[in-house]
Amino acid sequence: APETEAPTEVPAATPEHTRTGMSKASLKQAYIDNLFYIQGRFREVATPHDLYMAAAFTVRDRMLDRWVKSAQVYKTSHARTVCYLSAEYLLGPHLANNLVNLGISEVARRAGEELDLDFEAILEEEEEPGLGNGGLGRLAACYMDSLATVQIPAIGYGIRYEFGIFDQDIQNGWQVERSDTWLRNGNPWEIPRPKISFPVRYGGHTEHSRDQAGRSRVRWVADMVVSGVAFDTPVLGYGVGNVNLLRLWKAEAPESFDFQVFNVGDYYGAVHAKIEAETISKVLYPNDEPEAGKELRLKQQYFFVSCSIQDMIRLHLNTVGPLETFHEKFVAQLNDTHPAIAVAELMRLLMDDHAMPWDAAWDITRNTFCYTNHTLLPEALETWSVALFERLLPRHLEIIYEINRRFLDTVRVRYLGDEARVARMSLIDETGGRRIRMAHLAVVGSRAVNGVAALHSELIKTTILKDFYEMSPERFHNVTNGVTPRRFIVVSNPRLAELITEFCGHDRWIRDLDCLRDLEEHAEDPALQARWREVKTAAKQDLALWLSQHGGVVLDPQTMMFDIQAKRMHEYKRQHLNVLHIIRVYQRLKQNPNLGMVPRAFIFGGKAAPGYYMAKLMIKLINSVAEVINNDPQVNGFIRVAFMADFNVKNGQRLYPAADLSEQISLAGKEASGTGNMKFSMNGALTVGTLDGANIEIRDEVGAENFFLFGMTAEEVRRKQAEGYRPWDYYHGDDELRSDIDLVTSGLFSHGDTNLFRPLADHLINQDPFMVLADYRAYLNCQDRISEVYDRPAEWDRMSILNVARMGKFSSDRSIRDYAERIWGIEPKPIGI
Ligand code: 7GP
Repeated sequence: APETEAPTEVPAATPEHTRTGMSKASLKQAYIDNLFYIQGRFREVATPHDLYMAAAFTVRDRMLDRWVKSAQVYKTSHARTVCYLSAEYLLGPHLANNLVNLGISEVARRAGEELDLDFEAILEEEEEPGLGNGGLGRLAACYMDSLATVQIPAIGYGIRYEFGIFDQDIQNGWQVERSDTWLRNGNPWEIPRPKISFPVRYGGHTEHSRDQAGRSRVRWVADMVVSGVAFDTPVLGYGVGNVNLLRLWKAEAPESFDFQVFNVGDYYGAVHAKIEAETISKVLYPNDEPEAGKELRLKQQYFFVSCSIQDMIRLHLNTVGPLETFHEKFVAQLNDTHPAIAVAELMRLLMDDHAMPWDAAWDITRNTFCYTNHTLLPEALETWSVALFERLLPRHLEIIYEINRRFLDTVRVRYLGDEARVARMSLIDETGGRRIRMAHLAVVGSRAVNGVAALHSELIKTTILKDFYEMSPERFHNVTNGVTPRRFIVVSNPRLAELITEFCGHDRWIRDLDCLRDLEEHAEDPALQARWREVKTAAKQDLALWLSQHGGVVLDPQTMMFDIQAKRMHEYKRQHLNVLHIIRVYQRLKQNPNLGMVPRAFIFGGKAAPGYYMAKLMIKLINSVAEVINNDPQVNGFIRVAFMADFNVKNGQRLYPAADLSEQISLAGKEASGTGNMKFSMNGALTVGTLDGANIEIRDEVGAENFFLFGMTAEEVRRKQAEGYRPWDYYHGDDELRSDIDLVTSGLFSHGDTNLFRPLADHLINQDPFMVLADYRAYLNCQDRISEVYDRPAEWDRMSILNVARMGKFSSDRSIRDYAERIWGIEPKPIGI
């Protein structure tokens, strides 16, 4: 089919060419053609989905010449290339974003109008690829956008999950998971490359021998093989000709799969083997921490890593040549430890398939990889049992043992007699069952290690990787996360984008976010403030309308402050601290119905891992509190509570523009960076937050006076924990706190059932690992200050404008430039339009 292969010739980009022309006339003609020739429909019988597909193909066509040109330039110039290895890409809808990056949003909208199309309905029709859980996966997607925009040659490698993150329904207040079906109606953005496919092997045993020159050789005799097939999605930069590649692998039964040869007479066995192969890329694990020991998860990791490294070697041999220069052509960034097995896989391929000696192979490997850590939570640090590894990846286990043997010898020489340190640093955890520490493998196999915000990068050095830092401090870096202003301002908040452009006098800020500083001088200008408020209110109206149509909560965008917490449900993120504040306000209102208070809408969104009981109970609590408050006429003119079901990229784009207040209230030291904090602030929300992750840097940038800070510092948390934290004392020492927690278990929110929320309350009173009770009072005080300031609109607007004006640092373009300069050593390779 003509649509499945990129053209090898670049069609001339004349305005009249139906597949490349950007004029309104060309777009209209192309749209009609695509509707007819691709979807096989006339307007009269086209479904909404047909209308969307025609739009998607019209846009994709306009990306292909840039894509081919980028590939040609990258190839002929032997451009150094970054390969981003990530098990997750939380992409969000493509169509609107690609229109913006192509610079044709406006003309396309007008073309649509003339064709009598409902442009918004077409955008709504797209099912987003939710191939990630949360922060880590969305960061990978922002980085793909920025890599192309800052013109760095890059390939994103990952897994083409058939089922991405589940869709969330709320039934009777509980989360119910529905399977995601993003591929059901076809995916117009990907191009299958059946010829780009690699075998990936599992199991079996190894055979050691010597070749004629006396060198030792190893043969891995596997007992299962699957095929990884490439599916390519073009990623276009904003306003540039650069298009990078997102290459996701789908698992299939190998081509050599043959009933006769491999399974004589065993028809069922043969089909079963095929299903087993295809299972590998079937579904994304819906946890943002690893689920201990799941064999399929390790298979997935090795699957995409092996395909990707084989592909990199193929590309290198096709272009540059000898593998000795592999690390000069490629740098591979490990997005957390999920792809850390790549260290052993590159070693294996260089030694076993390309006959390279250990030292040469190690040198190349060590100079190819860099590793980003995304969490300090001990339970999220990946380990795999040695027994599982031995069964699934016997050759890799041998290589890991040898890496470890050599590495630990250098530790011993450096720290004479310190066997305790040797045990701590070993790639193998020998305490309890023997397990492989993937973070240690990633560190030992990498040239550079980084955290994702300043505090986090410091904590890495003093906690989980302390010994490694002491041994080679020069390899540790910080790269503070960022988010793309294209998706999170221009696409999601067009009114704000327009206003910014008007007051800055240019739209350069979209590619150079530091230009937002030009707004500062207008922060107190009543003209801007009035417009600013209009834009915010309009976004709140949009959200209120949407929420009333989906779930039925009615919020008043005119009078109410929109106070939003949207992120994965996790105890460390402390959604329950937010709930305790709501309950306090509720009780105050009940005691004094005439309390003159700033009306608030408390809005939540977020999924819980299906097996995370406490997180699911928090969702139920939020919805139960919402039910009582929203139906209590004594208070519901002042406060309302809404839980937005199915928080994903698309729904996030509805929330960020509408927030007055952004809740970033994790226990200090637990949130590595956060990126939602940046998205809210970029859209003019003020932040209530702890000194955690990137909150610290956001506060530094926007100014302490424009940020609502509360709570313990990471250092105070550490000290309190060392002293022995006793939540019980807080519970008994604060009457309001006790009464708020007691109300949770009183039955008020559970139709008389005093047991439903008992696990949550008991856990807080007795353990409280994330110190909700210790920060409760400071949080309430801070919230009271916030209400006071919100009552002074000019002051609030000024703070809001300054927040936006000073967010330049948090563009993912800046993050990518940091990586390129400080870690990767890659120069931009500009492709003109
Ligand atoms: C997240 C962190 O929790 C968040 O603070 C950070 O902003 C984000 O990564 C991007 O760096 N971590 C994950 O999403 C995750 O899955 C487990 O971490 C390894």
